Amino acid sequence: MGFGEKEESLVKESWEAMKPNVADLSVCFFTNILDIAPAVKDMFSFLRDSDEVPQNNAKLKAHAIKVFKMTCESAIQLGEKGEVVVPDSSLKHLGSVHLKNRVVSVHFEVVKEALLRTIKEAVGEKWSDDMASAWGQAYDELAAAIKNEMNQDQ
Ligand code: HEM
Ligand code: ISQ
Repeated sequence: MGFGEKEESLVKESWEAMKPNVADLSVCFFTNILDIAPAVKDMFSFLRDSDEVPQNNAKLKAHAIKVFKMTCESAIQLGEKGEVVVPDSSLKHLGSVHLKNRVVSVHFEVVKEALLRTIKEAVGEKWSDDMASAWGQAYDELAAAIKNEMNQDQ
């Protein structure tokens, strides 16, 4: 299934529903990442010194919100333009941050799975295969754009 207006509106609708709760969801998102791949914890500067995912870590929250928002915006761009458009400099920046932190391909699958789980838990009854597929596609496009930058830096 391609990415069109329906997919865009599914992502937008679920993002609007999650927005008021995004602080808690960021903790949930991170907990899901660590459930799937515990070793990933040490990659994040704001988690290195703690034993569990901190409930009140401002940095973690700010980051998680960014990731959610970027995926959502990427979905909107995909719906409108048929491609991911992130300002060039910020994609370059993301490429270098992730390269520097030794993020590799499998990690992108971990974060994808964790993101989808988090949204599923957040939207409850609204969750559907179509919604999973819409967020999954938006994420994949964004991940591909970041990976592309990472490869160019090498
Ligand atoms: C940092 C987004 C995938 C690990 C960041 C930042 C953003 C971001 C916005 C903050 C950059 C800055 O400091 O200016 C994304 C998006 C992803 C993605 C949109 C996928 C589409 C991943 C994956 C991993 C990862 C797969 C590996 C598990 C990290 C780490 C940092 C980071 C370790 C640095 C955190 C720190 O400051 O210590 N990411 N990311 N990211 N990301 Fe990601
Ligand atoms: C950075 N990159 C990917 C996923 C993230 C989740 C929470 C906080 C920061 C992140």
